[in-house]
Amino acid sequence: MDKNQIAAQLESIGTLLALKADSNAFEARAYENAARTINSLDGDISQLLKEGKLKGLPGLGSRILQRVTEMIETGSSPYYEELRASTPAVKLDMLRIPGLGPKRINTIYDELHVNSIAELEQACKEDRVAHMAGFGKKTQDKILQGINFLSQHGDRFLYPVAEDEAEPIRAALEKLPEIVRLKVAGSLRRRRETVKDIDMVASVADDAGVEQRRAIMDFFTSQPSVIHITGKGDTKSSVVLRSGIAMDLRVVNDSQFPYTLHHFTGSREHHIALRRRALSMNMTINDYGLFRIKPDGEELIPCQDEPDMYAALGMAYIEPEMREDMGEIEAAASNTLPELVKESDLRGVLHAHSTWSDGQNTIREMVEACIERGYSYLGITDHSKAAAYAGGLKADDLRRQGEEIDKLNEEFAGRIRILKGIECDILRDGALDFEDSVLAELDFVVASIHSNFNLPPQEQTQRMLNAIANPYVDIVGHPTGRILLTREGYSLDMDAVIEAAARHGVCIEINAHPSRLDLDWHLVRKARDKGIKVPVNPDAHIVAGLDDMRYGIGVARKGWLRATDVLNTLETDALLAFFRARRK
Ligand code: DGT
Ligand code: CA
Ligand code: ZN
Repeated sequence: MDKNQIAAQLESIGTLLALKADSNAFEARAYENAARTINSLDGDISQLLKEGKLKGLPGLGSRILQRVTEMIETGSSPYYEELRASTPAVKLDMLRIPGLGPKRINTIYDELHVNSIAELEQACKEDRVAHMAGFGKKTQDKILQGINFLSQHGDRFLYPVAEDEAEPIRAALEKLPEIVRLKVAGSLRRRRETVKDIDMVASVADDAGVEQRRAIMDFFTSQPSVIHITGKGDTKSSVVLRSGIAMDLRVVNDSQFPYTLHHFTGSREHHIALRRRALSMNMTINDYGLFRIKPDGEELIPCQDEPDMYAALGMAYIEPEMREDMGEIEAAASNTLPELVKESDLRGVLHAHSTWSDGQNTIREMVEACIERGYSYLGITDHSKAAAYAGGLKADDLRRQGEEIDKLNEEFAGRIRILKGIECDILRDGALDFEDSVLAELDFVVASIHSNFNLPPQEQTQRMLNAIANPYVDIVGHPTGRILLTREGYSLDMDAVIEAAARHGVCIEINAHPSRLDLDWHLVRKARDKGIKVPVNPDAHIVAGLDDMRYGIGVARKGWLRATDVLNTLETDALLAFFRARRK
């Protein structure tokens, strides 16, 4: 187990302890503290253990250290398994309801004796939850909302979870001599922000025998991350991986590969539109091939790869990210598809935190990490004072931070440019958390909502429109506030927000954090069509967070963005000129 897995397991132990009938809050918290310590460690954890450097760290008392040692040495924790086995399944299920924690779960379990989420839903509808001490009508409504959310999103995984599970298996399979071609398909290839299951397609030589396919399937189903084999055959096998995500591997003859890959890449909606076009051209398409319809039957149109298939249909090649039936068929037929932005087009970072607020690295460390990654600028945007929970800066702090940035700019001159920014809170009425005179000292301003998430739609929208009308606001941060698989965004009329941003020349970010990916790609497309510049922002709170940019690029590509649509593809001088021009 690596560092992250151990921290996650410690956290799970803490949660399981809190779920016990005779739960001891102190003990549960001890494991959460230990998880935090492990998370913030630098370097390889098994090395640290060997060197005796884990001993005495905050939260790592002798008992917990013993459990951590066990995880490092054996790759599992019998204590965790035991706790899990002794926890009623319905309690674990309830944990997945957004907004419901161990304390309330225990009360519900003890007082209502529910055995399933369906029973809890029933109890809510019969008003039995509201009547328990410490619950009330509002809490009951929130639980119902949570159950509803779970039924919509509960079986999906964040993109990086799916990718991190798929990639080692892809890399392992790729080395097999039997495999000719191999590709990830499905929603993962299309870079959807959440993924239900992993689809992979492999090919073998057309004259390969069944033993070769079996060798591939044996190898696949015995991968170390496979925890369950759901099905195993010569053409398709299905497994469940450690994270709980399911994965299918299909093996076809190599001449079949493009058609099968195309089919399982999807989306269904893209296929429906494409099939319509094929029929209009007297062709038909399915997972076996692309055929010309003749009076005496169907004739296969030979294709070496996917571009051949689109060419046969009289179209330009459509990148997987765009295969969502968002007008790509028409654009490909008229050869007007955009050339999509790539990660290598990015020139700098425009939303990053430091130890001045809730970041874990100093400005200097963030600067060095940006240089390492080849960026030409770094915009530091710590929180403003209203975000007190995140160590928000007062005007005076901001001035001193500016002095530190001036010094660093002298030191790093010629290598990188550090911009003075802020992630300024948008207050309840839409005013900004700083006066104009303070904002005027900065190179640029990101404005975000971090409070009063539940205002009525009209009020929330007006709040955002007021902020956009502020002449100092350059970029709206994580505009809808959604947390994927956890909470919906604020009630905003996003069409009105996009309209206003376009009118005022304000940018709207794609927050690249994989739990946010906010603006959503459907809306990115709308923003682009209105001429809004969309920066791809990592919102990094730690050096490693800078690497989230690639998830944001996935969303940018799904939103049809070209390099020219993305603000931080500008070179330093052009970017500074852009911000200066806005101030006028
Ligand atoms: P998800 O829900 O994140 O797994 O999304 P996908 O797109 O990966 O969906 P999945 O795994 O059910 O199927 C992968 C692709 O295979 C899908 O995008 C299109 C194709 N496909 C699967 N089943 C059908 C079907 O019944 N009809 C059509 N037209 N295509 C299908
Ligand atoms: Ca899938
Ligand atoms: Zn924020």
